[in-house]
Amino acid sequence: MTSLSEMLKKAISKFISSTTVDEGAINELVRGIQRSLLIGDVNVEIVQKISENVKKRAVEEKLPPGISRKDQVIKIVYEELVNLLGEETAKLNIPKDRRYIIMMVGIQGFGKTTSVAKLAYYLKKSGYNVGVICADTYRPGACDQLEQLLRDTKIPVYRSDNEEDPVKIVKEGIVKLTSDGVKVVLIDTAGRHKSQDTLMEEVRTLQKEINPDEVMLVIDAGIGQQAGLHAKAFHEAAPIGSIFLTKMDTSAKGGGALSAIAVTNAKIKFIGTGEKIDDIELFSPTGYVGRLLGLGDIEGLLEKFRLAELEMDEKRAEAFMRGEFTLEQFVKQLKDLRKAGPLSKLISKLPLPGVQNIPDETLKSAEKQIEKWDAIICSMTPEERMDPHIINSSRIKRIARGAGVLEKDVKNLIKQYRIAKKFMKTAKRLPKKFLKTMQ
Ligand SMILES: Nc1nc2c(ncn2[C@@H]2O[C@H](COP(=O)(O)OP(=O)(O)OP(=O)(O)O)[C@@H](O)[C@H]2O)c(=O)[nH]1
Ligand SMILES: [Mg+2]
Repeated sequence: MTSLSEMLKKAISKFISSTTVDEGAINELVRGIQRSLLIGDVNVEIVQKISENVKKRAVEEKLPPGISRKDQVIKIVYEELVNLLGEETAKLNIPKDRRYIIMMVGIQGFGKTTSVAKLAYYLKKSGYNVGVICADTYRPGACDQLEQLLRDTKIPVYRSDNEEDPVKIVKEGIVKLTSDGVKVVLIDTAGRHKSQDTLMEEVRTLQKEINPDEVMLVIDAGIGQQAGLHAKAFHEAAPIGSIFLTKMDTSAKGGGALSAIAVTNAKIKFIGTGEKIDDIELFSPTGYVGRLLGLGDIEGLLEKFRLAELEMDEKRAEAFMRGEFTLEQFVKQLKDLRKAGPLSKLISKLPLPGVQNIPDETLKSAEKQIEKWDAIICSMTPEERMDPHIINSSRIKRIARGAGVLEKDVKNLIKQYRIAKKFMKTAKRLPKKFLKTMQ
């Protein structure tokens, strides 16, 4: 692993072994993370943002039952780093039942030929019928290199040593490979041009003439945050469908390259993690960050959180059903419910007497009210939120003005809150099973 990883691991293990988790310990952890990310060539602004988020969340987020503060901080760091790379694991998205052409492009020495071989082998192992075309007419021995890499795989390599025009080679290659039953065709192109301009020109011509299903840009992770600009420049020559980021095993700047590409919205599909043919991975931000932090059991930690949070929700829902809730909790619960779907649909499912008789109109207007109520709650003092009894007419006036609503809206919220509380208290205790369905 890279030194970014080593530094991050050091910062994390220091934090884990600290005796208390106070502001000092959190600040030190954040400083360690900052240093590591900067050495990993992550953009300074991004580093600043992550540091702020970690500090803020570590102070603000409630500790779920049974979870230690340390675990919580680690989880926050993990989530912020994953967030930096976009959460989704890359998808292969290559059909098995029709011909699919992938053209690999990129600058000299970035790892195209190696990555073509890796990808071909990866796809073959995943059940695809793969063939490869060597369209590099610049680099002496380019086709031998490809054949050598694929020697033990039985993957066919098409080459045409007397032809100079890559477009012709590719066209002939596609015909030949397809007639042999190949479905996925990978094209290795040349990177050894006089300048980036002539390289782009060739990419543009190939794109136009061949019209591949996917153009995959190969980038060396060693260029760090430059990778973002690079991806953009190539995208202008030919729409880039995906990115293969190589040399993640040897480059200290892999983190910077990944994060810079992530902000361009380009999709990193694969990473190269060594020189051998099976040193290839479908890119997963969660997997990458987990390894970066050296957290062996990040999944276990996340699961612990999910369970604790579920328990917290369940407790809250039970209290709610017993009529034990403050005005603020009342509005929050309604908002949470609404996130799960239209209020009317949810309420109609309640196994409560009389629920079916609540007029639709009431429910619809309740939905509209929730946003208003949220604003009203915001303009209340903490005491008022805890105990609405103290809200007299002058307070109502102030709250209404602060929330930009009418006084009758404030009165209405308090009234609805009282009705809901009474309703819940008198309703029969709900079976646990139902409470689960509410989450
Ligand atoms: N450690 C490591 N080395 C890699 C990786 N990918 C490629 N390489 C090495 O990088 C060097 C250049 O790789 P090539 O595949 O020849 O690069 P290319 O882009 O085809 O180069 P041109 O054909 O000259 O444009 C080789 O020594 C590869 O072994 C990787 O993921 N990790
Ligand atoms: Mg090559």
